[in-house]
Formats: sequence, structure tokens, C-alpha cells
Amino acid sequence: MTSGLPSRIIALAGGVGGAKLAQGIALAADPAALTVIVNTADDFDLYGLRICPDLDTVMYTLGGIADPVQGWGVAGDTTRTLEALAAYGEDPWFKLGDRDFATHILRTERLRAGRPLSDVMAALCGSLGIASRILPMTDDPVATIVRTPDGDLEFQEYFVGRRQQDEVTGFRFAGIREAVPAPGVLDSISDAEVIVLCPSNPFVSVGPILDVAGIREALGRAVAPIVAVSPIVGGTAIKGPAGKMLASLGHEVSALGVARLYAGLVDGFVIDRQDADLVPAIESLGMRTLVTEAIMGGPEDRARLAAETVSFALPTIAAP
Ligand code: FO1
Repeated sequence: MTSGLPSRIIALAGGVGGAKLAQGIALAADPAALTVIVNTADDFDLYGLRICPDLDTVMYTLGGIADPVQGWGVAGDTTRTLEALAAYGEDPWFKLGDRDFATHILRTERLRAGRPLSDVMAALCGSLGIASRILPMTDDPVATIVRTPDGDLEFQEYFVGRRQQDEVTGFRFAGIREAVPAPGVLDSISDAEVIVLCPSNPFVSVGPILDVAGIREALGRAVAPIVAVSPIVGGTAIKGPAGKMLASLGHEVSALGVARLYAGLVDGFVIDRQDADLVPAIESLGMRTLVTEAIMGGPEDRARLAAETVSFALPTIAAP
């Protein structure tokens, strides 16, 4: 491998933050070396279509067509379809662009024809020229339900509809007990040379992936070192509600708070320079630390963090 990075790298990812690091890995290593296992518990139905936000965010990002500002959706997309829906009196609360609609239409048609989600996504990714493998955590329907003082909310109602304002008192992943890993998920974990938990929300992005039957156990058995990148920098989530969730669920809102959630699972933890004072406490959990610039800007920055993260993971391969 010319990059010097391994040829079998696994990333566990949610949406925007996960997609950025996954893109960094694809840029720093051979794109074909990367398999991304993606959360599907944010998936839902809208206008009769199956929407898979995290899978699409990873697909558009690795395909180089993601909106660079939002991180989700397609760059330069128009909203004529939503405008037409609004003219019929609909409230287009979830912003689906016109090109994005094409993804949902085709996916829904193919799912209705009986094809599994993993197969449908592989075909869509192939059409976009993506050399990395993007796997849903499961082909089975799983839905995050967010518990709040006002009652249970479907994930996108909480996240987009109510702008993450509600206090979160817990979660439930409906369907998780019946879900089995998508084809390739367990094999890719056991074959991996390095496994990276992306800087995604530990509760609602990485959490559901770990809860699919057999995945946590496969990670426990994996010969590859497992490293996580903190989604919390300087006591604040880089993006999204992870900080608020840590607080309301009684955890410390810091990289240490996230490291505690991953204790026993990961061998290493990557944190930002701002959090360097947390190194002794994190290492006391039984993991090594890498202190670096953990906030990613553009592709060069993503590739830099990815290369540092994968290289940091590697010494444990050689460890006796
Ligand atoms: N996030 C928003 O905050 N508002 C939106 O209207 C929105 C639309 C959307 C459409 C397609 C898609 O793939 C993602 C979209 N997202 C939107 C992001 C998504 O809700 C979240 O990033 C994830 O579910 C959390 O990981």
C-alpha cells in the first residue's frame, strides 16, 4: 500500500462527523481499504419514501457531492419538489432536495421490490463511483425513540422537527432485538486491521450499531485495535446534541465523559489539544490517548486526522 496505511480499515459512523472522518480515511488510505458501518436507527418514512439520513450523508460525502455547509444533502441541490408540496398545504419540515429525492425514490422502489437495504445502497454507491464499502448496520428496520419529559419522540421529530430542544431522559431502539447485522458487517470486523469509532454521537449514532446482535461481541473478539475519536471538544459537541444528552443523562460533558462510555471497548482515544489535561484520567480507563487537532475542516484536514488516528491505532497491532 503506497499510503503506508492498512488495507482493511473499518469505521463505525453516524451522520456528518462520521462521514467527514470516513472521507479522511478514504483520502489518506486506499478508498477500497475502507468499510464504513453506518447507523440506520435515524431512518424513517416520509411522503411514502424510505429516508436513510446517515447512510446518505456517508454516501454523498464519500461520493464528493455532499453539501459542504450542512454536511448532509447534495451540494447545490434545489427544492422545487418541497415547494410544490408546500403549495399543496404540506409543511416541508424535513429539507429534502430535488436530487436527494431521487435517492429516496429509487431506494424505496428497490426495497419494495424485495431487495435488502445493503444491496440497494451498494448499487447506489456504485453508481456514484464510490470505491469504499458502505454497509448499513442492519437490513432490518430499527428506529430510535427519544424519551423526553413530554413523552416519546421519533428521532427526526426530536432532531429536526423540535430542533433538539427537549431534555432527553433516555432512548429506545425499536426493532433492535430482531435486527441482525447486514451481510459483511461481522466478517469485516473480524478481518479488520484497524477499527475506528468516528466522532459521532455515542448514544444515538454509535450506540445503535453496537446494540445490533453480535456487533459488540465481534468488536470484543476483533484482533484489530479499536480507537475512537472524541465528538466532544472543550466540553462542547462538535455538532449536534451529544453534549446536551451527556448532561441530561448524568454524564460529564467532556471527552472524558465519552471515553468512560467506551471504556473496555476501545484501545485508544483521540482527543483535541484543548482537552490535553484529560489525558491522565482517560488513560486510567485503560486506553491510550492521542492529542491532536480533532476538529475537521475540509478534505485535507480530514485526511490528516484520519492518517493520525489510523497510525495511532497501529502500534497495538505489534504489541505483545
Ligand atoms: N438535518 C436538519 O437539521 N434539518 C433537515 O431538514 C435535514 C434534512 C435532511 C435530509 C436528508 C438527509 O440525509 C439528512 C437531513 N438532515 C437534516 C440531517 C439528519 O437529520 C441528521 O444529520 C441525522 O439524522 C443525525 O445524524
